[in-house]
Amino acid sequence: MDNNLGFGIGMVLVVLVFVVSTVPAAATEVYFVPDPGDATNGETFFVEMWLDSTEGVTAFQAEIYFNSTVVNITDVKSGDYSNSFMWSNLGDYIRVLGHSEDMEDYPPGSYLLANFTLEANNNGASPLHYTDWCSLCNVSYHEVGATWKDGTVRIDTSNFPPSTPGKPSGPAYGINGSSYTFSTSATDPDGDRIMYGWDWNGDGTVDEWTNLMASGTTDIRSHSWEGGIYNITVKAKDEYGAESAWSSVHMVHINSPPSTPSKSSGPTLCSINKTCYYSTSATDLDGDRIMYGWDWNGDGTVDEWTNLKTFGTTIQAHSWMEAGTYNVKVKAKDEYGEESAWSNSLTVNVTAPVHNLNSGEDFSTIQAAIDAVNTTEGHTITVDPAMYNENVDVYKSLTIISTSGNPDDTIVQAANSDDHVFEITADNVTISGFTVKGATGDEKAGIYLYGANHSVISNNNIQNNSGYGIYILFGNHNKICCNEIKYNGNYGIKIYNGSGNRIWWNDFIENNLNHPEHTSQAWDNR
Ligand SMILES: [Ca+2]
Ligand SMILES: [Ca+2]
Ligand SMILES: [Ca+2]
Ligand SMILES: [Ca+2]
Repeated sequence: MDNNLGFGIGMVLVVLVFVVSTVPAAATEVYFVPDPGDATNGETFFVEMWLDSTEGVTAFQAEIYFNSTVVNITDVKSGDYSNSFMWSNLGDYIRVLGHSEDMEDYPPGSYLLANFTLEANNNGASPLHYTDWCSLCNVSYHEVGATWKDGTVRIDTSNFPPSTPGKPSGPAYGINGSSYTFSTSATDPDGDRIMYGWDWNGDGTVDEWTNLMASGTTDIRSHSWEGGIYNITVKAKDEYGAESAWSSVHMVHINSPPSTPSKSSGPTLCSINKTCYYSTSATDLDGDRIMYGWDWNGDGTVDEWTNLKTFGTTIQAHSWMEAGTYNVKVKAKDEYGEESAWSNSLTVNVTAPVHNLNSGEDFSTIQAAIDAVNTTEGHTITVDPAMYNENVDVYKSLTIISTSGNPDDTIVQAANSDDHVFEITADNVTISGFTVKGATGDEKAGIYLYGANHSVISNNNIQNNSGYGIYILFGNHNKICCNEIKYNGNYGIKIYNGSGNRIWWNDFIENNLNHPEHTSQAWDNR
């Protein structure tokens, strides 16, 4: 670069200033971009010097003063006036000049004059101040009237980070997959805009940065999780990258409801007032304890909650008070109150096979029918075909008959084998149409009449009792007709201290002893 060329043009322009000093200022302007220019200490940055001209310009030269304790200009690149471009740094200012190719005017327009490289030395502000060493000129070396605008550069290292955001505010409990809202806020001591960085899982890594917002803005943000316990924390960062510390931790427990219990398993046929057992099973993803809620009548309302228990299979007893068809469903609820869906339904038919024809009441057992308050002397009880495990005490004068009249399908078996199957202690009782078996205790009978008179035992199959098929003790004028009495371990029929009993048309098959000979009774055996 030829320094002499620049000073030569400068001297020509100085001479011309006096010649054309009366030319009025035009709307031609020289200015700096950016203005102000901002940087942090130690940073290198760039400032451009621009010309907006309203008339032709051939050349320029300028002195740009700066505060050298704040900033230094270390390099200058030419812009559009690149011919014979040169510059020099003179400590507190630079001189820079250039001219167009072929020394011709560039037409009115916008031109980049030069591009400065600056280094930031210290905090503070420095003007970029033009002094009138020389100026713009056109091809005629006329001074071009122009406005020079000073610029400013600011160097600032004193950026403070935002305050630590407040502990996130929001719910402490939620359920799997639902969205929950949390809020926090922080301020920047410099008034800078800030963004919030949310760590939703407490691993110390921001999972979600917000956009920049004004200092002090409360951020309201939603998140959802899968089941578990999560620590939420948040930090703030200003627009220059300075970060706060992490906030205090807010803990949220995200719970999963138990799984839908399995369709309950158990008998699909149950008698009224009888205890039937049903099982189901559910799990809880979180390992929580759960309770089971049983809906025994399918109306969608839990009738019975179990206690809290470790998840897995549970067995529940139930008895129904009325005959009918019931849809049994079950749901599970964990210890935090989250409920599963309903299981599929199990359909249970609840029957009442024993009927009092007089009172109209239905029962699950013969004994229940006898015991009923409304069952009184002279009533007739019918028993539907089934197997009944009972030891029946007949202490009212009742007619008890199988509905079918067929002993093969209506069977009464001793529940307690060391007791009589039927024990009759009332007069005028009828037992008819049953298979009666299973009294295997010593001296026990299929049908035992004790002090019972005028009763009728007919059309029964009385078998496999270890003691007696029929045993009458202190009983008179009873009628024992048309029974099949077999495989009993002692007597088929034994009568002791009774008289006037009529016994006819019974079949005795392979009893140890069929019957003693009593002259006080009327026998007509087959
Ligand atoms: Ca700041
Ligand atoms: Ca995280
Ligand atoms: Ca749970
Ligand atoms: Ca219910």
